[in-house]
Amino acid sequence: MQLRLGTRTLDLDQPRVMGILNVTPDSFSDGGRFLDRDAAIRQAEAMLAAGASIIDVGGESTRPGAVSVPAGREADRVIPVIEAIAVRLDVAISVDTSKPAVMRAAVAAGATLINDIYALRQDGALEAAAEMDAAVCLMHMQGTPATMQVNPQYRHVPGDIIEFLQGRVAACQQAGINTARLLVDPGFGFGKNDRQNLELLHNLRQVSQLGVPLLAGLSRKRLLGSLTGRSTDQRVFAGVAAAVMAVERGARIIRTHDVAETIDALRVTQAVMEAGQEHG
Ligand code: 9MG
Repeated sequence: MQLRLGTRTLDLDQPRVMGILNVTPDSFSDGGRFLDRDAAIRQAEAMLAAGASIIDVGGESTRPGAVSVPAGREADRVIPVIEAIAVRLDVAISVDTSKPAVMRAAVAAGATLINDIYALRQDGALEAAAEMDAAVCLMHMQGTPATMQVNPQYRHVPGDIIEFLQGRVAACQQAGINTARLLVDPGFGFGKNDRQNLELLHNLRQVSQLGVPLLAGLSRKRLLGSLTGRSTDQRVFAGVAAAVMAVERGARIIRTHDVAETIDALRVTQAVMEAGQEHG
């Protein structure tokens, strides 16, 4: 299995890690830490050295309750960082955005993956992605970040999420986006309560069978706090456990703040999974 990102190809026969780089004042776990461009570059270097295959640069918080910022402000945060990483580091760069103007500027600056929590549903986003050769991560979200945790309801988890993702993959294909450029993501914590997130993780294998690689992000999320009673920066072990279970159930890319720890755990996971394939 492979992902095409512009002129790059990412081999997904082994699980990969996407390191999170939030250049926001208010993200739930690392808000404000990497607003300074040099601090952001140092963090990208550290994540690459730890083994990240992709650096995901975000300029707008998507935590529950967050309100959207104007495209210009978001671009002012992410573009200088993307440009600096692109000239310094040999790593795929993803832009975490839903806004067509930011997508275009980010790809011009060197991003080769668009990570869109709205799955290209905002006005003009599908058309913008179709114009470019960047890969796209289509994420499921019920509602918007401002309201998504107010009583989320499903007929069936994971059935409703699978149906949504199938629809977005079809919309991309109709718009001319090559399937080899697509990733899907069930969006843990995006319009899902703890019980729904657990049900989703338990049944993730079904979501991984859509014919496009699956990305999963549970790093430091509220579910892990509910299960362990720990604050955001104390959820590393819980996040690693969730990443291992996601990969065992078919995820090929894990989005995380904790790159080194996740990579160690996924090496073990992959080795055990391969041993199972070798011996029947
Ligand atoms: C931006 N962002 C925050 N959480 C995320 C997740 O779980 N997946 C993706 N693709 N993006 C996320």
